[in-house]
Amino acid sequence: MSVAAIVAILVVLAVVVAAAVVVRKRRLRGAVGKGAGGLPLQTPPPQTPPPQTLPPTFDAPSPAPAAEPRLRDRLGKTRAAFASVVAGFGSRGGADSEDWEDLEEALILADVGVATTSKILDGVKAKATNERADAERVLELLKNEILSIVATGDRDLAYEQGALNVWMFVGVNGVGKTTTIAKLAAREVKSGRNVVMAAADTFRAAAAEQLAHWAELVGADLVRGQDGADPGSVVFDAMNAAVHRGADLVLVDTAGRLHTKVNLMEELKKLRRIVDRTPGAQKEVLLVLDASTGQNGLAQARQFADAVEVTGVVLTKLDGTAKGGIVLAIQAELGLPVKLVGIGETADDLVAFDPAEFVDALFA
Ligand SMILES: Nc1nc2c(ncn2[C@@H]2O[C@H](COP(=O)(O)OP(=O)(O)OP(=O)(O)O)[C@@H](O)[C@H]2O)c(=O)[nH]1
Ligand SMILES: [Mg+2]
Repeated sequence: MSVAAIVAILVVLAVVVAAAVVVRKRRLRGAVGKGAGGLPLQTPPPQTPPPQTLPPTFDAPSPAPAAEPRLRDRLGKTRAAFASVVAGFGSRGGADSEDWEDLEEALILADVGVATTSKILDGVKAKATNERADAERVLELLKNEILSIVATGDRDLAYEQGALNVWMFVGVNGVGKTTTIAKLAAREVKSGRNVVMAAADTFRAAAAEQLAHWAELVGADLVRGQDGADPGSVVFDAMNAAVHRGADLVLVDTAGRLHTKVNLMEELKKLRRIVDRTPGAQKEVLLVLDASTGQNGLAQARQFADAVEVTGVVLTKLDGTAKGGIVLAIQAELGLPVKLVGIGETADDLVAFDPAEFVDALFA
C-alpha cells in the first residue's frame, strides 16, 4: 500500500470518529432538554431569562388547585421573632430571669400588648413555680396559656341553610374589606351558594368599580348605587334583591372613611339597622383589621365595636408582619373572636383561624 493510500485511510477514519462524537453530544443535549434519560449531565444554561414571578392576582388562578395555604408558612416573620427566644430558653440551665425577660420582650415586640403579656407571664410563672417546672415544661405551660386565650369565642360564621345570611364588613380604609369580600365570595360561590355583593361604600368613587370587578370575576351578583348615593339605600336594595332572587348570602362592603369618624360610625349604625329589619336574616358584622398596624388597630377596633355590634374579627395581612401577636390582644382585650385571617392577596389566601395551628406555628 502506498503512503498516499495510508494517509487517505487515516483521514477518512479521523472524519468518521469526529462525526460520531458530534452526533453523540447532540443526542445527550436533546435528552436533557426533554428531561428524559436521567443522564448525569449538567442542565445547560437557560437560553432565556427565568420567568418573572407574576404579581399575585385574582385574575390568574392556578389551573390545578394549589395546596391550601398554610397559616404556619405565612406567619414567617412573627415566628422568626419567637423562634430565637424559644430556642434559647433555659439554655443556661433552667429558666432564669434573663429568659423571662427575653420572653416578655418577644411577646411585646410581637404586639401582644403590655397588659396581655403580663397576664400570660404571671399565669405561667405561677404554674411553673408551683410545679417546679423545667425549661421545657415552662414552654409547654406558655403554649397552653396562649392557646387558652386564642381558643375562646365562637369562630364559626353565622350561616343557616335556606335563610338569608348577611355578612357586613366594617373597618378603616385600606385594611382589606373589599379584598376579603372578594375572597369569601369566591369561596362561597364555588361551594354553590348564591351570593349578592352590596357596594355600600359610595364615598370613594372607585369603590363600587372595584367590587363590580370582583363580582364579575367570581360570579356573584352586585347591587350598587350612584357615586355619593346613600349607602343605606344600597343596602336596602341589596336586601330586597337578595330576598327576591332567593339568594343565600349578602356581603356588604362599607366605607372605611367618611368626612368625620362620627359620620362613619353613625352611618354604620344605620346600615346595621337596615340589615336588622330583614326578618329571619342571619347576621355577622365582621371587623376587618390589618395585622401590620398591631396595637394601633386595637383603638380602632374599640370604636367600631362601640358603634356596631361586632361579631368577629377578620385579621388581614398576617403574612409579612412580625406583629402576629395582635391576635392575642384582640381576643384577650376586646373579647372578640378572630374568625378569619388573611395571609396574602390571592383568592385562596383567606383561611379560618385555627388556634391550635397558630400556637404550634409560633413555637415551631
Ligand atoms: N399581603 C396581604 N395583602 C392584603 C391582604 N388583604 C388585603 N390586602 C391588600 O390590602 C390592600 C387594600 O385592600 P382593600 O380590600 O382595598 O381594602 P379596603 O378595606 O376595602 O379599603 P377601602 O375601600 O379604602 O376602605 C390591597 O392592596 C389588598 O390586596 C392580606 O391578607 N395580605
Ligand atoms: Mg374597599
